[in-house]
Amino acid sequence: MLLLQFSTSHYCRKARLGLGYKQINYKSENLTPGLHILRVKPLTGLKTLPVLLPQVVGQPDAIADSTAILKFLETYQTEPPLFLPDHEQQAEAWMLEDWLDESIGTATRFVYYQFRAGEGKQIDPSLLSQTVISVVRQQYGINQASVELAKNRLVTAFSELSIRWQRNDYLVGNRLSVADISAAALLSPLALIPQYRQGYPWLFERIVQIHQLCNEPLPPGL
Ligand SMILES: N[C@@H](CCC(=O)N[C@@H](CS)C(=O)NCC(=O)O)C(=O)O
Repeated sequence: MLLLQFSTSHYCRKARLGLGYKQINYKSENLTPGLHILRVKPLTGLKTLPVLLPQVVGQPDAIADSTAILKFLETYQTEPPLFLPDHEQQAEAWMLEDWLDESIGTATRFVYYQFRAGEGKQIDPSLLSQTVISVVRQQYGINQASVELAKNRLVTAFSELSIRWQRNDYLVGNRLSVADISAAALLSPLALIPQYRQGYPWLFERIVQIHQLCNEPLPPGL
């Protein structure tokens, strides 16, 4: 299998956590932002990464979107299971997964790129890195006002996740699900921001544990 990715993307990290949890052998190919469209659009009709190329006879040629990739992995190899045996719990895990994907992963992106353009500039002050950050900020409309809204969404997320992760090791049910994988990947960029790192130690402890369960190297800052 081949994972087309941006090495630093938290959505690509989510796909890698799924692959690692299943202990599936795969290679990854890092694409260059902007140029990636030339490779990806003809394969999927979309312009986002991650994209998984199973390269297995009888399987689809390309799977776009981290959610679709997790679904594919479960049908491709059932053990260890990523889906919960209880139908209602699995439905709840998908609801959390979708919220984390569509709302919280985006909020993380806003807060992270704002940080990297300001206080966190010294992480990589190179012209290339700062140009990528500036393009991403323009592409998604990241500015002071939109970042404030994103920060509020993150506060809601922390309160929901803290209740669930303090009550149980897992967000839903009694084992790792698509919800835990999504939270661990999509909030991981915040580990580089001191205010979050210091304010929410329980979150980063759980992110570390989930990376270990999924045999995935820890994100920067952890
Ligand atoms: N919901 C999608 C989101 C993926 C996404 O936003 N990927 C970003 C990288 S973090 C991307 O490919 N952006 C490039 C672009 O939109 O041209 C998923 O889960 O795969």
